[in-house]
Amino acid sequence: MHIAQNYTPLTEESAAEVARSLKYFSNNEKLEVSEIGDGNLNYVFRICSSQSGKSIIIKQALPYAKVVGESWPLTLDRARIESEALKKAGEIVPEFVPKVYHHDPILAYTAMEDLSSYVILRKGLIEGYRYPHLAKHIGTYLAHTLFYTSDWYLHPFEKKELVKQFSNPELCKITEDLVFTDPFFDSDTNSFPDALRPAVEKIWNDDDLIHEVAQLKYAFLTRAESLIHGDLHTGSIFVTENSTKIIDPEFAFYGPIGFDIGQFIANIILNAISQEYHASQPQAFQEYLYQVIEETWHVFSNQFLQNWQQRGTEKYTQTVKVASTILKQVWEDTVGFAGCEIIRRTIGLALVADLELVKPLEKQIQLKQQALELGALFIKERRSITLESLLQTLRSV
Ligand code: SR1
Ligand code: MG
Repeated sequence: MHIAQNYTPLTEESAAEVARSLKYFSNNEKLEVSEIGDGNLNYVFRICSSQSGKSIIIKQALPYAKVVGESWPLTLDRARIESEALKKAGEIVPEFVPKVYHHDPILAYTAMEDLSSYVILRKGLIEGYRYPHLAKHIGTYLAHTLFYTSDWYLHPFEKKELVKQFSNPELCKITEDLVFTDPFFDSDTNSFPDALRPAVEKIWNDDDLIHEVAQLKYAFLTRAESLIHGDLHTGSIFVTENSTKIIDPEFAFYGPIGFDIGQFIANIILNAISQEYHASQPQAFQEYLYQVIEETWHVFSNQFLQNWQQRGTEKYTQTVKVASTILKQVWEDTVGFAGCEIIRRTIGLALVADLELVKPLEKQIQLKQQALELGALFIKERRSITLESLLQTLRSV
């Protein structure tokens, strides 16, 4: 493993020194530091001063995947990718991303806006909170980031420079393995209760399904359409009642437009499935979540089309029929990628609290079976599934 010379993991003390060196706090201010990272890969230090009320986040990449340990080395370059993706999104949709103050390529940390007044969307949804602007915000974020980094808007030279800048092979490989390969075979990274094995083996033995997943993986490997977030699950979204911030784009690269939308929808569906356990009135909360899916797609597709018509620079944006063909393909990809994400979050390496918290185990298994069936259906039938039929299927589960 190659680690940059002078790289060292930060401690609470050195993180405070870093924050001081950025001149964010005055020299004599007493700082409180806590490591609050609960993700799979990085350290996240929150540094605050009760004196000035100011606070800052220092996020540092570790040279390995925290979720597994030092046996899984991982490039520090992901910290650069993340800070540059946040800055790029900040140029396009500043209202939906944290501000970046500084990036250090040697220590692989980024200093950014503290969003401690926000909660992680996954947690908020599990606890039954509704976010009235969520769909509008996510749909707008997706439409703008995905359109303004695409060939429909950028000069081809600029676009190809960005493809180079955001070349992210190691993090892509994680997704290629954990989303598109391992869950569909008997791999060591998979994790599921014994009682779920018959449902899992049904997936592994479904040749038609495997054939379709191969095509989705190939799309992810080859289709450099837009600068995508690359890991847009509900743990990468911070919310308050009125505001939404998309964080953690360390998996960003040029990929298929439908991937981000599919991951978001998949994680909303996983939460909806789990509400049969979490909610006191499951149907009402599930209906709210289905409306989030419907509105997100409507906002995304309408705004993407408006950008196309008003800001498109590529010659073929003058042909509206092309836009509807592209959006049809994006929808089909969205459904297929959502299916892969649902399956990998149910039996793969990075499981989700929504389902893992369900008790007793028999109930959890029943809900996981539902998730696996839905995921397989989405993958195999994505060419004929419409938004309406997808919602109808969800409502009938
Ligand atoms: C080893 S990383 C596991 C998962 O965590 C990240 O958030 C990505 O979703 C990745 O697949
Ligand atoms: Mg993450």
